Amino acid sequence: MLKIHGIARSRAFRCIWAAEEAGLPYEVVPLGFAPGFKLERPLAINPNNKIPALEDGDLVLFESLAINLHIAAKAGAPLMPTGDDASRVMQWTLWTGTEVEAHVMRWGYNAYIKPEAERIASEAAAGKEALDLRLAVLERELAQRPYLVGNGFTVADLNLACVLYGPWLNGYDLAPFPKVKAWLDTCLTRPAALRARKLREG
Ligand SMILES: N[C@@H](CCC(=O)N[C@@H](CS)C(=O)NCC(=O)O)C(=O)O
Repeated sequence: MLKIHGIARSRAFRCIWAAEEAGLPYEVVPLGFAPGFKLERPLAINPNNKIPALEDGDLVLFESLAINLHIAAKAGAPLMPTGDDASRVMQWTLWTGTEVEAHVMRWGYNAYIKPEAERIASEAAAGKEALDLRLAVLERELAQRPYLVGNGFTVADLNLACVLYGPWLNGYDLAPFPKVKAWLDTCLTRPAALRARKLREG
């Protein structure tokens, strides 16, 4: 049984979606936030003291996107393809973590997450400007194929879509990127995504 430490209203959402997509049994060990986005109690199994963390038998992992790669590898194809497509999954997952997420967070904190009085409009604009450049790359890729890797949904789509879920749900202007918008609509309304979203959105 996978044990996902965290709550659905955190990056643990990503791992819950992955477990749902993989069809593997899992439990959520609830750990949420105290005021100021700090954890309500320490999480000793993660040396970074952050959520999520995963326990799978003797294996303990941190980093939500790495946890998702592990979950997908347990499920195998089609969620985690083999051969060169496995390398393409790694490429897109690293692109998500290194090229996309920081800009999503910069926009998100200053557009809808922080209390209104603490938001800085110029920070939201800078995050959006950087994110738009990445969305333009994605738009061109999705003009060539329906999903990031091959013709079907893989954990590469899950990992990128779960990072773009906040903007998608919270009014980010996706009009200049219609293929990205359609792909996100498809990914985020898959039955497994809807089950995970229900835990988060209520
Ligand atoms: N790169 C990490 C980021 C983890 C992270 O920042 N988690 C947040 C919640 S979504 C957290 O635990 N914040 C509490 C803190 O920083 O004290 C991952 O993707 O797992």
